[in-house]
Formats: sequence, C-alpha cells, structure tokens
Amino acid sequence: MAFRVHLGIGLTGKPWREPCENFKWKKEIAEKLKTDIKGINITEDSKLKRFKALTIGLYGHGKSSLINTFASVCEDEKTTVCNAASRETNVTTKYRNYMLSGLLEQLVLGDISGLPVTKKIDPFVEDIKRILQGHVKHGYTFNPEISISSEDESYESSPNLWDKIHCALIVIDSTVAYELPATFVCGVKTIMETIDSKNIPVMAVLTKTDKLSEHVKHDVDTIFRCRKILQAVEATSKQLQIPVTKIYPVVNFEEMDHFTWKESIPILIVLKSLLLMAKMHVVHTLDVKTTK
Ligand SMILES: Nc1nc2c(ncn2[C@@H]2O[C@H](COP(=O)(O)OP(=O)(O)OP(=O)(O)O)[C@@H](O)[C@H]2O)c(=O)[nH]1
Ligand SMILES: [Mg+2]
Repeated sequence: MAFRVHLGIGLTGKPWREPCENFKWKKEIAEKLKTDIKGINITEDSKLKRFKALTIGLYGHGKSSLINTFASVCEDEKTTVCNAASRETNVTTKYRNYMLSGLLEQLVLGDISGLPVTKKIDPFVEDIKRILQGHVKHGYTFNPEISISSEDESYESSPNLWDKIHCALIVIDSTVAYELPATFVCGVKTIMETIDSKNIPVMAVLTKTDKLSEHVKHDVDTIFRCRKILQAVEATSKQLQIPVTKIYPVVNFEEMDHFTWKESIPILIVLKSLLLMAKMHVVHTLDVKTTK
C-alpha cells in the first residue's frame, strides 16, 4: 500500500472537485474561508437568532464527531462538545442542540441518535421528520419503540422559524457508502419527502475518508483527487439522490491528536456551504412570510 501512496496510484491527474475559484491548499485559503464564514449572518445586528442545522445518519457514522470537529475548528484547537465513540449501540440517545462560539456563533448544530440497521427505523424516521419541523425540544430522549407524541413534554406544538431546521446534513461513513443498507436508503427517502415539502436545503457529508483512502490518511490534500472518494461520492449520490455537488468528503478530527489549517480546509468548505444554504432558506422563508 505504501508504494501506491508513494507513486500516487489511485489519484486523478486533476482534482475532481474545485471547491472555489483558484482553489489552492494554502493557509490563506483556510483564513479566507473563515472570514467568509464569519460574514454569513442572519442580519448584521442580530446575534440572538441562529441558523439551525441537523445531522442525520446511521449510528456510528460520525455525526457527533463532525460536530466536535466543527467546534474544534471554531476554537482553533481540538475540543469535544458531545460524546463520540465506537460502540455496539447508539452513543447519542438524546436530541441536543449545540451552540458554538466565535467563528460559528450564528449556528446551532443538532445532534440525534443514529438510525439503527438491525432494529426498526420507523420511530426514528418519524422523530426526525418532527425535529425538521421544529416540533421537538432540546433534551428529548429517543425511544426505539415509539416516536414522540403531541402529549410528550418535549413536544413543541407551535414552532417558530427559529425552532425549525434550516439545513439538513446527511452524514455517511465513506467506507460503506458503496452499499448503504436498504432500510437506511428507504428511511432517508421518507425523510426527504419532509425536507422537500418544507424546501429545506440538504447536503451529505462523507466521513472517515482517512479510512477509505491511504492517500488521504497520509495527506488530506489528496481528498479531491482520490478516485475511491469520488466513487464513494457518486455511489452516495446514486443511492440517496443527492447531487454530487452537494456531497462533501471530510476527515473528522476525533481520532487525530492535533490538526492544522490543512485538515481544516474540507471542514471549512462544508461549513461555508451549510451556512450559505441555511441563509438562503431563512431569507426565502422570511420573504414569503412578509410578502403574504
Ligand atoms: N478515522 C476516523 N474515525 C472517525 C471519523 N469520524 C468518526 N470516527 C469514529 O467513528 C466512531 C463513531 O463516531 P460518532 O461520532 O460517535 O458516530 P455517531 O454517528 O454520532 O453515532 P451515534 O451517536 O451512535 O448515532 C468514533 O469512534 C469516532 O472516533 C473520521 O472521519 N475518521
Ligand atoms: Mg452521536
């Protein structure tokens, strides 16, 4: 394997993704992305209202790790805001919203239980549909047997725009992206019906690309040139019907001792796209409301 990395076997000549015009793996690009991200706000004077994003995916695919990675990029050092680990069962069992500071003070990130593979997923799918519409409060504990009822103390019967989700992130472990479980694909399709009916923007984030590709493990700057990753992106697109351009490969920082501007770049690219999409959604929703 080492000689493949050394000889660049499995890499494309030109990057298959050009994240922005004149993109280069340079510290200045990371700084520019951070400046762009800081500038994407709801309004210039409002610090109270935040964009709300939700991570959705199978258990163990890296949802909580992604939130920790976002928080680390925010703090400029490795940090943890939610528990992430590899276990037989779900690590995250409650719906929690995380407010980050500094770079991402305009964003709330929602973390939920992953969809199970072996058990029935309908209760989770129903809960996710309600979270998307703002009906579920922070702290709700998922029940694998039954979804939330309108009598539950965690049920919000009249959600406002700021309770609702403004961007959905489907988180997929890239090492299994070639053949996602049929129940999951089916569950995502059901969730997509709600996403589409509410016009919520959606993107997919492919995690663990360091496990999929030796090149990426060795040097993250091969992430947009690696054939295996492109294939994982295309397979995800085909199965979940999400356009290739809305699928972002990353390496979460969970299993790294430290990170540099280089590892931050794919994460900052995700954050910039997420915020731009959430902003368009909020602006459009507010516009529709005020013009009616
Ligand atoms: N090497 C590597 N490991 C990762 C990456 N992302 C997540 N992991 C590991 O995958 C395991 C599961 O990650 P979690 O973030 O807890 O997954 P989750 O989707 O939140 O899981 P649930 O809360 O159980 O639904 C942890 O051991 C992480 O360290 C990544 O990009 N690379
Ligand atoms: Mg989790």
